[in-house]
Amino acid sequence: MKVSFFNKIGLVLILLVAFNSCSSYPPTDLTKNSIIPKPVAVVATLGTFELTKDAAVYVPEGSDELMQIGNYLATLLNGSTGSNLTVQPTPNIPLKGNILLSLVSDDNELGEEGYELIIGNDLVHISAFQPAGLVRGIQTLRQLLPAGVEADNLQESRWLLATGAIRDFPEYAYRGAMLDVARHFFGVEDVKRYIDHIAMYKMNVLHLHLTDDQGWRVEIKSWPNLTIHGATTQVGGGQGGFYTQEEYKELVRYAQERYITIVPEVDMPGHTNAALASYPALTCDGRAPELYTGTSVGFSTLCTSKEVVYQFIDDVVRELSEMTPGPYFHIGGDESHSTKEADYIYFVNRVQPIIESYGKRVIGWDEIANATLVDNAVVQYWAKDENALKAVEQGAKVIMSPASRAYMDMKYDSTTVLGLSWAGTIEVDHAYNWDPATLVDGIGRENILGVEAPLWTETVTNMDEIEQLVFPRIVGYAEIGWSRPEMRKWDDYKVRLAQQRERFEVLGINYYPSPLVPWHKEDEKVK
Ligand code: TNX
Repeated sequence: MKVSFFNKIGLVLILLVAFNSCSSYPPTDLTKNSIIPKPVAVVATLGTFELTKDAAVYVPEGSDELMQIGNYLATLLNGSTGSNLTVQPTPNIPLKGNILLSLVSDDNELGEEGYELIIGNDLVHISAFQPAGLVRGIQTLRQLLPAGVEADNLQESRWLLATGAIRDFPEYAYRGAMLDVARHFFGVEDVKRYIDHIAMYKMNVLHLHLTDDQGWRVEIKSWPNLTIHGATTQVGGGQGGFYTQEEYKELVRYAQERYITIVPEVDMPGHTNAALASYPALTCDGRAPELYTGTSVGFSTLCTSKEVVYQFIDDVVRELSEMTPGPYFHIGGDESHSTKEADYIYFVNRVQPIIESYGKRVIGWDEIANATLVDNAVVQYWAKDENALKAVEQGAKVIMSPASRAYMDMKYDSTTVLGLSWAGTIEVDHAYNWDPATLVDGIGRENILGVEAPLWTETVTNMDEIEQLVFPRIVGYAEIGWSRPEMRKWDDYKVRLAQQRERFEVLGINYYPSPLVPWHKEDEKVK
């Protein structure tokens, strides 16, 4: 497969030695671009393509889905380039200066999300086996253009690309980020911005931690008090908030447009104070606790012996599943310290079939592996090797979110103001330098569905603070999920990461300027 790829673009490798300045103008060496996540294969053909104002995006006739992807690309490019790219359905290969998106029917190796990006002197062509691959390829194209492309107003620039070809597909199928909207609530616009951030680095899952002791954040029509009462505060006593069902559907739609799956989490049987405060019938003594605005964990539990609890869960799972096209439903299951172990196991064993009855695949934090897992259950490793191993013994797949590596709410170092440090501090290199497939003895690549980086928000109150903890670590998690381990080297990565700086700045991303990353270009340092 690779041989035909190299043949197809007719490479002239020997010439590469002569052309190796990354700041050369016009750009001619595609291999000198800093793409994150690092692609599988990049070949240069040493020419230059120019995207002009007259360009158009072409897609094959007859596919609304490809038209929509074309529009996504056009919207990304139009504001900054001053182009008025339109999307044209066509049966023919377009003429000079344009972009073509198309699907290939005979390249299974590309899978769900792989793509080929061929930049010729006359045409940029992204092809993929499935539509999601085109959207991933578009992210690569974005990164090849000058950082100004990220602006939403007109930039004075020529939009030049080095010619060549990239062939690329991910290491893991599940590459996610989690956002805790329960400890502090974040509105629709913030979540959309977060979705755009993860899309840029080819992540494909947004896990929303929708409920916890401090708040219930999504409208459930059959249990209205969950939000009428349970959403009215948050950590520190602010006003909280929640998504109406219309808003939740809008988030799902926005994510879907970027081929990102939303995974809703309703944490249970612990982490349920907001639900218990809203419906005292869910507690064993029938008394409603006060709403909670602190940051302790492990004090609340649904009453696992009451039938009404399972009716409640059935209703919640039904309403949320109806609005969630993705295959997963996350039942939490972590830190249920006030549920007796036998009750916990009984509870998890009863809840899993409810999830399945609404056509969803169960995900839970690693503690759920102490119960009897249903077929196809997925266990999210965060703390205990022993739990993850129990999951694997039961044939479950694992999502790797080791707290000491992948928790974006951990401080970078002892001077970081935001965040916690119970799992240690996580500098940008520590966040990057690990391999999901060798982290836990007995859990290999074949057991792993993918990687997810959670952001818990006990200490985080607004988007600037989210970005301070998330950037730049999330960029590394995206690469861990996408790129093969043997292609990932910190010394190479840190240079590519530094080159994202301009993009962060154009996008107004409040990133942490880690001293371990050479953010400044050599010539800037001299000044
Ligand atoms: C542990 S990780 C939790 C969360 C906290 C987080 C803070 C997990 C499954 N549970 O409830 O927010 O630590 O880092």
